Amino acid sequence: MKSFLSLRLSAKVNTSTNSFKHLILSNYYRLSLTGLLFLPLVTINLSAQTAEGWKASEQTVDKLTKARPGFNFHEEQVQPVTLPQLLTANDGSKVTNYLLWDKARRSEILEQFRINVYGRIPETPYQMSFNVVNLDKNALGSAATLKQIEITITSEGKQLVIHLTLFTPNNSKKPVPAFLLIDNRGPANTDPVRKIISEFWPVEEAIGRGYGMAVFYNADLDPDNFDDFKNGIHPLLDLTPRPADAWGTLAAWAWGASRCMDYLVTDGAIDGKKIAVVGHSRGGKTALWAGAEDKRFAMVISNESGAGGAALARRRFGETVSRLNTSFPHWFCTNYNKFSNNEDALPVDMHMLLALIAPRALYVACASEDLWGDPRGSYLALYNALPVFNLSGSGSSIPEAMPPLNKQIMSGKVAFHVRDGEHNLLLKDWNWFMDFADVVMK
Ligand code: GTR
Repeated sequence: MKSFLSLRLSAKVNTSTNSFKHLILSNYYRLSLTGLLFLPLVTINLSAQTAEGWKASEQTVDKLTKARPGFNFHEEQVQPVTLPQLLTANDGSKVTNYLLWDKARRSEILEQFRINVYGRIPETPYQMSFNVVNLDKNALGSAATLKQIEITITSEGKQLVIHLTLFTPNNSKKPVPAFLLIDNRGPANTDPVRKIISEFWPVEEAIGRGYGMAVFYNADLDPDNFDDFKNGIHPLLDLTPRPADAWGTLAAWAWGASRCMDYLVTDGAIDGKKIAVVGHSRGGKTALWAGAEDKRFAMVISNESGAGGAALARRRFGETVSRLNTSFPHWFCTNYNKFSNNEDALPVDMHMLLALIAPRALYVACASEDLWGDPRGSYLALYNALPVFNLSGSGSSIPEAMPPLNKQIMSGKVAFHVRDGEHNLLLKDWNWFMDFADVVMK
């Protein structure tokens, strides 16, 4: 991108509606050495504060500023940023209807995320088998059926097993909608025998509300440490040498969610058209990418996914691209390093990732003390993804101003909340997820 010469033509637009009052339209025409690439962008003041909406407390800002020197937690220090346009195709044509979006523009954006952010799944052939290794029809005091399934992936004599756990309610006469959690915390948070009960995966409550609950452990796919891709699924499927857009660990976990989906659609207790993928933090980044790559997920829930997830990279608020690449060099593809301290060169931003979920349901959740994960940047990404949800006729409309603390908003196919407290996935979050699922999946 650095070889591009930029010529900027900008025009200020005044509108009387609140939602567009900070909007400044700009057009960039970028001249590359090989030809003219039309890349229109939109500049938006993303630092706007609102009187009534959520705002981080001064104590939280001070605490994080002290705890993480060198990172910005002050909203007033966020510079207006220029977001790449969702609805202008690479050839400069306007995307004016859902068909054009779905058939052309969506795949352009998906491809940009593969090349520059999460990496590409190799096309290496593999075999897959499902084996139910434990079946308990009287789990949770006979309220549910528990199945433990081994999903075995085989390629060229090498094998990998994904352990999937599934609870389904016994009192339903028809297949139920279900949540698939990407567990990034370890099996103690998702205990199949329910000796340890954790709010991270509240099976009892979900079964009580008529949902199936499935979970797999992300480390089954790839351990969460930088090992030069010697462990997990990579040695089975990777091309060698690994190209700069080879899939990283987040993409491997997302691929694992799709293999669980392969099983879930075969299970008669589950309605395969009503499965939500849920993830917290690094699991939330993964859930968004799983939903982008795999349209079978009817709903995507990103809980506090932050940088590399729902939060707009260009705001440089809290965790940054550079910090992600340094602390977690295995999460993204090698190309992502090009955007460390160079976010404006990214051909995408996270409003585009969220738009890839449309017309399916999308929930973005944040926590008030988790400024590292930039709640406002996550909300603004959702707000800026709305044009695609609306092309699909989902009737989603949320204001530019954030909702107050602990106030869930749901509109059409999108929902959002900022829960009080720290970075975590709690029953309170799940209850709001289920309230939204009651509307969009039941
Ligand atoms: C942090 C990381 C975040 C988030 C979080 C988590 O260390 O900076 O991006 O993923 O971990 O997964 O809990």
